[in-house]
Amino acid sequence: MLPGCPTWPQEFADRYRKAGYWEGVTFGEMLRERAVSQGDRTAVTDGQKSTSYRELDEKVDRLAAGFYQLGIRPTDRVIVQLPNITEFFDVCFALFRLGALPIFSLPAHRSSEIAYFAEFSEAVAYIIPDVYSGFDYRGLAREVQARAATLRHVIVVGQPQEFTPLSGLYIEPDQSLPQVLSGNIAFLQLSGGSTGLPKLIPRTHDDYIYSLRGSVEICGLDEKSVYLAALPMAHNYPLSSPGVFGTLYAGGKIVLAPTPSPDDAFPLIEQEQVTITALVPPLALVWLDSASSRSCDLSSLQVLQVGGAKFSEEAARRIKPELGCTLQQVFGMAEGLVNYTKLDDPEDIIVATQGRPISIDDEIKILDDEDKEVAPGELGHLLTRGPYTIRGYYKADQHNARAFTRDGFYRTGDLVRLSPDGNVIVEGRAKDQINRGGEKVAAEEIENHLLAHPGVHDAAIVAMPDEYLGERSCAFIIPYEMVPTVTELKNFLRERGLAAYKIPDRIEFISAFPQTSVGKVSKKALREMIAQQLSSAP
Ligand code: J2J
Repeated sequence: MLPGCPTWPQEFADRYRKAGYWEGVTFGEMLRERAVSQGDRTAVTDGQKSTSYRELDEKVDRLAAGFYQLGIRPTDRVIVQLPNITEFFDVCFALFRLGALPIFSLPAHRSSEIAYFAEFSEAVAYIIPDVYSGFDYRGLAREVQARAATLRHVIVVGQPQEFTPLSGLYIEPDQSLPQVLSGNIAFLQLSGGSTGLPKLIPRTHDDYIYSLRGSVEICGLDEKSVYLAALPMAHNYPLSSPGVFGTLYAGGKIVLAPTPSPDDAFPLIEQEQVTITALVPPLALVWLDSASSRSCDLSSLQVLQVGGAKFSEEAARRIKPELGCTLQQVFGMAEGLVNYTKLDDPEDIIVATQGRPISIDDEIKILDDEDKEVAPGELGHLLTRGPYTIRGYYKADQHNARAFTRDGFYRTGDLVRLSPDGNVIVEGRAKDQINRGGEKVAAEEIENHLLAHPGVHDAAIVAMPDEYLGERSCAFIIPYEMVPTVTELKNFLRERGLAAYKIPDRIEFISAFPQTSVGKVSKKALREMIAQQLSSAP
């Protein structure tokens, strides 16, 4: 087991195994079983090239052998930063089969994030595309390698330049690999974060595969299902709710879209007869607005999932009449707990709630600021514990003491209430995070970067309302005498290697921050200030 990963107490582990949640199957075994049952049926296609279950399983065996020969060993951390391409599956399952641990970073991450993951996790390898979406990841890899001493290999899908080509690592397996246990960590997922540095989330084969099985059941996936991966699939939602891994679990077909834009996604839906896909709210709005003007036939689409951020009821009501499919709201988190509206729920529940947890053993508490349970139906902080919710972040003892209760409940940071029928309604957030249309920005992380600028005396970042994204970020800055310009600050953050979605959308200069009664910066007052300013702007 990887040191630094808090796990479930024995009594809970026994209970989850006994209840049949944790089946004792690893990802490597899961794929092998599907290769037997699904054989030549397509596992993954990008609309041009298809890979069958059997081929995928064979490629994974060969790549696992290649990774092993390279020196990658069980529990070694490997940063995987791949877009929606077939090799993503080769790489993930080869690492799973080897017992090495992918760290799922997003294509949007840059040197600040990647170098941190590499240093913090002591990763031994970093796997990238050559160029994607106009960005050369090999340049990024050079920057990362200069900072992370443990990083021995950069492996490239495509033109490797001075690095190792992935294509050269598919070799004939000549020895058996070490045994992988289902109770072990399978990978590290990223947290949306609310503190200075992003947290890593250790997920086991047992717990994650259980969440897949539960999701597959709730979403009605089977071997006839066709899932379009429109969002970047390293994100927990398109990865597992039920996402691409759930589709493999069900023996269905994954269709890879290079981007979630209607230009890319709609023709693939028609061509591949896609039955289900997942979007964040702003993209659902784009799809709604462009569906009527396109000639593509979207009638195969049975379910459109929307989640990652709050979907307005008004937009939710448009899905069925305008796209002709059932809406499913998904409220989940990479730490574990996932809630779904059910496909046969009454329309009013589907459009106005974020659904119910996967498992009857997902324990939910809704607490007030003093950690006392609120009255039924009242607003409070959501806490949860269960068979696929982590008991702590990787190597983060201090933070874990705050983010988890002593008895193991995770403090989600979400403000919710329960509807009379037991569905969760997300009303807001207590954590210091901006949810930019599903992309999470931890305020403190960006504030710390801003504070490194010589012209910045203090910085506070808050969410501001946005019609399209729901929220955008606004940085309030108390400058020193030499006031920096907005452009200068944004360039400064870019140069520090921050992902583009984390650069504040707006920067306001201010002489002092409003304070709370205990003398802390009142982010509430700052949020109100900017909201007021925006609403009164011409
Ligand atoms: C409001 N807020 C939501 C929703 C997530 C499935 C779906 C989403 C994620 C995800 C995921 C929301 N309405 N429908 O991992 O498996 C906000 C909450 C939550 C945070 C988690 C999955 N759905 N959120 O978004 O780890 O604030 O996971 O705590 O990125 O997103 O973010 P993340």
